[in-house]
Amino acid sequence: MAPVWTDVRAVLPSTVCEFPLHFSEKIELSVLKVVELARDQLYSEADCPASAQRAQVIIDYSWEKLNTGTWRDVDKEWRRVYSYGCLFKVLSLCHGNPSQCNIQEAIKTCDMGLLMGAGIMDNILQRLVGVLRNQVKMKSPNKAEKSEEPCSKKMKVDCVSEPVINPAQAVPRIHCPSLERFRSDFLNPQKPVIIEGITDHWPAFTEHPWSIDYLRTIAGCRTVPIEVGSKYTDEGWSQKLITVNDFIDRYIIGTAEDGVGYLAQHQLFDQVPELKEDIRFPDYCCLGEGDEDDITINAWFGPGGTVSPLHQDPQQNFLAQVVGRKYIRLYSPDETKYLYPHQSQLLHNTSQVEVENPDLVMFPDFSKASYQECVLRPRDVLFIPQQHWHYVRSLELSFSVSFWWS
Ligand SMILES: O=C(O)CCC(=O)C(=O)O
Repeated sequence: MAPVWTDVRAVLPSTVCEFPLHFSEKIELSVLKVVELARDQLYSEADCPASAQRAQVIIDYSWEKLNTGTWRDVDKEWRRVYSYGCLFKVLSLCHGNPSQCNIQEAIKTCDMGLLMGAGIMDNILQRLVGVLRNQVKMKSPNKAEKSEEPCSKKMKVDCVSEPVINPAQAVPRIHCPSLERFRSDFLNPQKPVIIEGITDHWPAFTEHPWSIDYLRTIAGCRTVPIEVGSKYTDEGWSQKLITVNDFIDRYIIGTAEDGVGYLAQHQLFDQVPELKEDIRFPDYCCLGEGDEDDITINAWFGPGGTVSPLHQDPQQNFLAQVVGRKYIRLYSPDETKYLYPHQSQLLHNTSQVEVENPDLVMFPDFSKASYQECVLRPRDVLFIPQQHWHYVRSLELSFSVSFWWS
């Protein structure tokens, strides 16, 4: 057997009886039949264990269901069917002696299943990516990367001058406060603060400094959702799926024509566990009510100039800066009356005002709102109390990680 297939086959249950296919009655019998046939073929036809066509039928049919109505109303059972379709497609791509192109396609298919489907068979799609990733040959650097300049220098090219922070409005800084001090001085009164000295031991700053090359190595071939447009309140703003390598080539190193690209999402750390191993939950999260599983970790990776418009979130937030600097403005929830939130249900947590270029004719009271501001630097962790309005602009290539907790 070809080595790739041997490794892939080893991830599957060894007998057909151990390969579960349990669906609720929501899934039509005809669909179930095709899924069963695809499964049985794996164990009965050694020469042709997976049919690309059958897998595609399952994918296409469930995709239709995933795209009917709103995402929230899509039945999880159909997302599971979609994941099975992806699994069978991956198997058909990896049988025999797969080309690099097939392996890449198989990884993309796993990612589609992970992003759009639902968990099946003890996270088999993630385990398959683990096997397939070792088979991907690193692409040679493209022209843009071949320059003599080291990455760190290249990052600095885009850097803009640092905004001058008015000391009277500066977010205070504190070095490694005790849990008790953090609770009494900041958490209980819901006051923002920048905590220094608590990330120095993160592998992201020590063994594996996060650089473009490192991200390419551990995540380059992974498909991720990105946001395109200068900010999510703009007309032309959209989302698309793209590999991390393409994202870097087009939006970080190159100049894509469709605007600023931002990899802002919470699934990245589940998709790429190596990245999650490079960071640590801030100890202060234990002051919340939930446990670690309840903490949402978000990645924010993009070039200089990404803007997150002024908005508020329902949870406490530790925003940790790993690469680059960000200018941040904070407004307490008491200032909401001056901030003109959008009327629509979807954007009611977002202000209509462009913070650094406000239209004071349309939004005259905005000038009455008092705020705090800061420049967040690598290793800093900003505590943003829940419902505190925050506006964020990256000053250069930047990677931040936020921890939402309650
Ligand atoms: O860094 C950013 O662009 C936005 C961060 C943010 O909004 C958050 O962590 O809630």
